[in-house]
Amino acid sequence: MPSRGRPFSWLRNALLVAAVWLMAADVAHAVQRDIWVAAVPVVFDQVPWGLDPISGRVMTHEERFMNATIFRRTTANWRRPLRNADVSSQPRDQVPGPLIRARVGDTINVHFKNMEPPGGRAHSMHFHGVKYPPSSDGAFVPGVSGPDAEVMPGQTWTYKLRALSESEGVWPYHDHAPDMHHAIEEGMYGALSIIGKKDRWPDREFVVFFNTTHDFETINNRAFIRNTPTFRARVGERVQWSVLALGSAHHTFHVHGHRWVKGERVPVPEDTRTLGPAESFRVSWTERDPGTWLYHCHREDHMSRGMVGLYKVEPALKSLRKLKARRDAKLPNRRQPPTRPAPQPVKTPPPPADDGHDHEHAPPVGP
Ligand SMILES: [Cu+2]
Repeated sequence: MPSRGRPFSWLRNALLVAAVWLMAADVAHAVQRDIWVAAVPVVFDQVPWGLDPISGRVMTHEERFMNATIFRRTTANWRRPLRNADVSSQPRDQVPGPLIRARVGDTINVHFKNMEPPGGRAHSMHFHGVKYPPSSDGAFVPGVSGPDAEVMPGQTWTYKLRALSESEGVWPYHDHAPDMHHAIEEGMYGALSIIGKKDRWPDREFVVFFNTTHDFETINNRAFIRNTPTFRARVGERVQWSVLALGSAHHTFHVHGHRWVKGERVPVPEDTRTLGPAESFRVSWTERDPGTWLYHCHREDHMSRGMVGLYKVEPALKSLRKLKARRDAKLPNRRQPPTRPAPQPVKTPPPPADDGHDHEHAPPVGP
């Protein structure tokens, strides 16, 4: 019946074109992200300051140093090591592994290489929160799993992940090869941070992993204030705490002087939240409380064994715009003749006082 079908087929074709166009527009929004990660043996210092500043206890060499294998972000084809995250997310490097950021709809290819020496252990990467085929699971099951779960020294594997709408949030990844329990204790873990298609990244993202090692209760595998990450922000910035736990204990995340809101329909303010092994959450607020604050696990036996850190909030740069305007006014105008007097050097404000450790004022990692 071609005569009856013709007008409808025209409409159908138009709708088909519109649907394809809309799908293409949606696909164009999604991005493929290639992340290069190496498993690298290191001697890891859990207490780089050497002591617990609160009790004054000095740590022994045996307590501080641990032979560990860690996840290290690298350039393409594992040529050159990179920082695992920018310093605002991770003031101390090495642990956790690379902060993997993506948007809902993105494809993430994690290219992994085990750089242990010949005869060393197998490693793998297993990701929570994202969609992947069984060959990207990375979990060792004898007789079932493939090379993704046992990447031998010198070998490589690419894990193919997709961020779905239900992937939005913060998720852990970790080694899941036969020796996973030792590897996680050593620090073979990291975070995926996934935001919605139209969301904006926070100004600061603080990644906090609660984990237990042989001698300490740790944050990002380091113990005691000034050894654990000192996070920094400025009044007016949108900060996000990405909190995760591994190991076998429950922990209670707490930040001094701050509250956040839980629940959307009925907002409930809270300043502590408990999480168990492999659980994770993110909380955020717009910073408005300058000062030096504690963040820690509120289990007191964990606090006393190292699970505590500092959070420093600088005042807002109220005069930033004025200062910039003044500086711009003093800059030489390129169109002016060279006979004009040379411009005076512009005074910039001194950098905020530092505790002698890593500087944490770089901009956050881009999406
Ligand atoms: Cu704890």
